[in-house]
Amino acid sequence: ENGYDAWLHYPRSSHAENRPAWCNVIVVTGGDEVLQTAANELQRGLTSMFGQQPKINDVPVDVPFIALGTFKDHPLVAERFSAEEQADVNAEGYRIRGTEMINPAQSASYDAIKGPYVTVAGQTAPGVLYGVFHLLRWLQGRLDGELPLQATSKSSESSDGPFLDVLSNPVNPIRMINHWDNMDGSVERGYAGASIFYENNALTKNMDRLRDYARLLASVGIQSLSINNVNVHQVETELITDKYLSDVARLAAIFRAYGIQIYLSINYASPMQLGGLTTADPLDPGVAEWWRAKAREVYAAVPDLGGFVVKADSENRPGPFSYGRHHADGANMLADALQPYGGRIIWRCFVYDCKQDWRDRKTDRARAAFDYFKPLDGLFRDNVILQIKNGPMDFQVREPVSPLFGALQATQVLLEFQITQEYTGQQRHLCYLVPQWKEVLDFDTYTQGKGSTIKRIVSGSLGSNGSPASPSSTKYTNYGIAAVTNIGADTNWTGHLLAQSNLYGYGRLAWDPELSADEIADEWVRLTFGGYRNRSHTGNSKHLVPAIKKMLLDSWNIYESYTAPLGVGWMVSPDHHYGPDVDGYEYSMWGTYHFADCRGIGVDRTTTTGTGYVGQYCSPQADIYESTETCPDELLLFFHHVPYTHVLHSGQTVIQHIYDTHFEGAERAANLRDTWVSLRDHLDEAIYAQVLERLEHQTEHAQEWRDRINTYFYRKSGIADQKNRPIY
Ligand code: BDP
Repeated sequence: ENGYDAWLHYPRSSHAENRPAWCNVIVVTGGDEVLQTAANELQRGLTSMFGQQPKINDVPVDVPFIALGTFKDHPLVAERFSAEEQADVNAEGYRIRGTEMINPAQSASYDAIKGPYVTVAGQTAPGVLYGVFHLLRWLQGRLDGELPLQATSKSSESSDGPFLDVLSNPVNPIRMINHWDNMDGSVERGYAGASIFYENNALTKNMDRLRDYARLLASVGIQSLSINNVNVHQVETELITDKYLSDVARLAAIFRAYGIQIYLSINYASPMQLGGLTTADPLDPGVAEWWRAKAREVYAAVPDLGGFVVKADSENRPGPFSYGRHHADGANMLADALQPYGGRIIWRCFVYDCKQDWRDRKTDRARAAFDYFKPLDGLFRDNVILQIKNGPMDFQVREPVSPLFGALQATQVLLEFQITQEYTGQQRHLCYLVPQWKEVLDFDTYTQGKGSTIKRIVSGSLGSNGSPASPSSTKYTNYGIAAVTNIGADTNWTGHLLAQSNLYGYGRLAWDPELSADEIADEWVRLTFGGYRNRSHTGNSKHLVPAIKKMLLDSWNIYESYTAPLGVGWMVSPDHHYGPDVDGYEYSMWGTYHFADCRGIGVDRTTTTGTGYVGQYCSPQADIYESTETCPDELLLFFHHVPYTHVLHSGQTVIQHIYDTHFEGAERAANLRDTWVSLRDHLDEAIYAQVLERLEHQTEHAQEWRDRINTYFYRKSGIADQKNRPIY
């Protein structure tokens, strides 16, 4: 047992005799590849759970059965739902319905059907595939024998009840994963081993692993995938040449079978590096022509390529700035080249001056994306999407939400999260990120009045006049969420087994931002630790689920408490970003300062005395952040420079808060380990051991964080800990 199957391990039911009769036959019609995938996945899951392989057929050879299909191609499916019920399903949504008796009068073409059946239906094949994964989750949730497996009773109306009647539509049209994989096999900010895509500047030979990855992604509704690092080096620049295009086509084929479209990160300077041109000026007709020809070539090889992801003029990457052009010029030129093929340009807004002078307190990296992109609002083509990181800096444990969301009102946006834990413990520390993402999605920008939440903005449901956009309007399909993945070639995918919950949680949240962090944790723990991973064999043991859930739900707060305090961020070792180094970035040029001295700490970003960043938010958020009276404690040092004796809303001084949270945080990290140890008897031994190793390390490393941070601030401030704990 090693964790490779992740949440798709489908443990054999200890109540296999309860196997519902409708699990005998899967009826699917048509040759669609994704529908076949759906049927195969269902067959695989049912076989694993019940020990008997259902038949797959295009007619109901036996009753009862499960029917899979789209409304338009499968009469047996269509007749289960009224026209209105069908119309409620969006392009990738699904309906699942269990039933009692079929009325033969209503199914003239299938009058052989006498028994109950279950239907999984969608407008499209991917919708059906997502429905199948839902059905499998539902069944697994019932394998402990506590809940009935029959889908035929009408006793409950809830979608979660024993009578299956589910409607589910993805809220975000684009649900994307970004890989930062390099073709030499390394992964930028990867903490789970080498790339699963590439080795030695060639495509991997392990296509099975890629297929297994596609399964994991599709099972949580991911349908877009960029397959190479946004920092595009010379080798990856050649991905769009005949040297590698056939490889890209092979990758596309694997993911296509799971309804996933792939994207390539491109080098903005390709016309020079590949085409021998002397310029990459977006307004140069030769450059535009070069890209048009390139698009033709690329789309001939991969007709359904999603498009290009572009990191331009950022951290020393080339871009339109070199030619005195703005980013709409660059993005639109590329968008025009891809437009004939339905391709999209995903243009990243992570653009800032990475060579700032730290003495110049007027320059504020946090301001950069808004200052730069807000004036370009409305200038982008319909197939351009701006990808914006959740915060204005860079995936710190705590940041405010980027003020660019909502400020752009005539431009399509994607929200970018980081699943890989670059600044949150690099998958050696436990940090379940779903609660952090929830806070971002629920944040109200007030840009179009109350209720202008991030989740409405990024799903495209907040139209430019404040009213919901029409789902049929194509203008609003280019919205959604992207995230940097946390997987690699480690057997368990994520290094830290419990970090699988972040990949799972990201997909579930991108599908439905209304799910709570608790619900998602609950699902993940049950799916991951059910059955044979649970040595007590009582199914989802009463101890295991709440205990592991609590570990997950507390972990972000714990990590925050022993690392950089009160939203100030950074304090990590430069370059690799692991472990404490309070001044690591303080005197360099990256714009990531805390300004700690003997009097105080924090960055004054107010409009009155500071960098003016606060002014990028709408009222009332701007007013809340502007004053220390109202600024939330957890973001105080992001927005204000205060003395160590400043009293927080909690009643504690800043310095005492630092000491308290760091002592408590390190202790709580040790408690995570102790909880795990207490679960030993319930867990598979190998799974137990691999997680324990990480938690032991976290316990020690949290103490190092505690001591380094506390000592630094004790020496800077000269103020002793009120509780006289050891500070060196
Ligand atoms: C930062 C990473 C860097 C990435 C950059 C980006 O440290 O490796 O290239 O983001 O998002 O978080 O482009």
